[in-house]
Amino acid sequence: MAKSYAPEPRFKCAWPMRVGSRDFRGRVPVLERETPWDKIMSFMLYNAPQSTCSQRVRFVLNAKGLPFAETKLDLLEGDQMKPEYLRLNPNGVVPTLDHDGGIVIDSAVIIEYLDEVFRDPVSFTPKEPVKRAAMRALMRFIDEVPAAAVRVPTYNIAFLPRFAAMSEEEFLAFANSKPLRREFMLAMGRTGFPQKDMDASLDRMSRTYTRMEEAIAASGGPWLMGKDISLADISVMPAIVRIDDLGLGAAWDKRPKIARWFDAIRAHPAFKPTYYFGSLLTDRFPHLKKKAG
Ligand SMILES: N[C@@H](CCC(=O)N[C@@H](CS)C(=O)NCC(=O)O)C(=O)O
Repeated sequence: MAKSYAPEPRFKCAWPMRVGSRDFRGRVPVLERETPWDKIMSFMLYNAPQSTCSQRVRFVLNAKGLPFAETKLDLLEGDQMKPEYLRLNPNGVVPTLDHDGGIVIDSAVIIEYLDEVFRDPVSFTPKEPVKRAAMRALMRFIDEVPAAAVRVPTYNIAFLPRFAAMSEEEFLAFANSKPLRREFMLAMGRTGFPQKDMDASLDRMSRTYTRMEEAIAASGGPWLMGKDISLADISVMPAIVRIDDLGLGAAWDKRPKIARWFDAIRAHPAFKPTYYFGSLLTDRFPHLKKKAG
């Protein structure tokens, strides 16, 4: 008998909840797996379409063919600061994964968790301990360098008009309400980061491309860790996609290894369902399309 694996949201939200399509068979590739479906139970992903951290998690869930429901938070409206959500994620950021009542926060932790619990049909972690360590070291670099750096052009180019429209008092209240990003928001202010911060951030991205090229050369590619895509590739993917989306993809015009890596990740079957409409900033902010074009 056909069984529905669509999880029911058990968390009552005070804000309007927009749960994604329930027709998971249309969205998730059907994959052969050893884990019985009844062990998978249910996933609720609290996330935002355009959030780079959320995109990592959606990619892993899609690539493993794990059906999940989404609660989409409007980050510019401050859904992530609602007390109901802070009870799940005290950092006041997305994503948060609820796996049948078990709450897991932080995208890097969530993707490691998923890869540990659901090893089949595909694993994103190398078998050899030394390679696993190398992958984790790359993931730490990615969280510290590109994942942080890409926020500066993102906020300056895409989100600033939203903050510029606030009064100083409104902006300060908004910034001060953020458990994790208070200082970042205050440094940006309503006028945006100065050019020297933009330059520093793009320079950190440039060091990221170099680090990726070195990893691809050392492993033999086409992925960072060699012939198999790993959590390190998935971790850096959203920052690279974001740079391209902001119209700054010319950065790897003379870096063929990065260009090939980018084509490969975009061709992965999990890419399209991860980047559904609304995931790119150019889907949401038409003024960026003009800039990019
Ligand atoms: N280290 C965290 C960072 C999460 C994070 O910064 N999330 C962003 C979206 S990518 C967010 O929720 N921003 C909302 C805000 O800063 O208020 C993770 O990887 O999960």
